[in-house]
Amino acid sequence: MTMTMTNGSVDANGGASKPFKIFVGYDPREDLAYEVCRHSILKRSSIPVEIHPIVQSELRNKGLYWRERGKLESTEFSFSRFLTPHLANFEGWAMFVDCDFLYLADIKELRDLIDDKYAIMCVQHDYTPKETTKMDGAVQTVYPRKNWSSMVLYNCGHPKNKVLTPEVVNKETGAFLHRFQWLADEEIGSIPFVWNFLEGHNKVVEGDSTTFPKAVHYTRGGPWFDAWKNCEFADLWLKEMEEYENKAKKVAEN
Ligand SMILES: [Mn+2]
Repeated sequence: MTMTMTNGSVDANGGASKPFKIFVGYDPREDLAYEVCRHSILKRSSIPVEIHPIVQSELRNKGLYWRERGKLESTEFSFSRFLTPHLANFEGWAMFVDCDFLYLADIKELRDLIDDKYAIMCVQHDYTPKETTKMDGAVQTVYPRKNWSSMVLYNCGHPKNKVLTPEVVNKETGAFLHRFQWLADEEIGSIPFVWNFLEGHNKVVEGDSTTFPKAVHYTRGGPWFDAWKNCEFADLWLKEMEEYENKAKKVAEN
């Protein structure tokens, strides 16, 4: 696993600017996904970025994370992701993203969408099923704001986000955190869905380039798992993986 990495470029206005902080959820079972996600961001970024993995064992060692793992937590960063504003010293804007993303566009385009009037910004997927009961009559489980927390731009200096102390992140419920219950609805800005394009759910509309993913989210599992080797956009991820591995090999040889 590679730690913090900064690419030292210069902003479009010609002046050196503070790097954009990106925190990527890290899970030891998905190390390769993390590396490929990171590579895909760095390769396309025209602005300085700083990529930090959110590693649960490190947070435990630092005394920032102590909650017991619940049975419903599918990754090691299910809750630790909400430490993003704290990890950014409650200053400026920072992004959190799951490791199962593949970036296909310049992160500057996403950063340019930032609007200081919001406390956070994210893709506001609408998962509400049309039927309230399934075909067999069982009640359909509705998860409000499902997947919203998988990629979030945090206005870390916003007063409302001061709530997200380690104490709160370690004790609050999944519903409180994942549904952003510390915020009012109008404090949550909206980002086009192509920045959190859910593989298997969102679709590209033929002939409409605005529907092509800028970031694919392999939310069901990606090609780094055998079962998902043939999922949609698997070819793009595998190509990126090869590039990352060739680059890593060269670094090791030098
Ligand atoms: Mn995910």
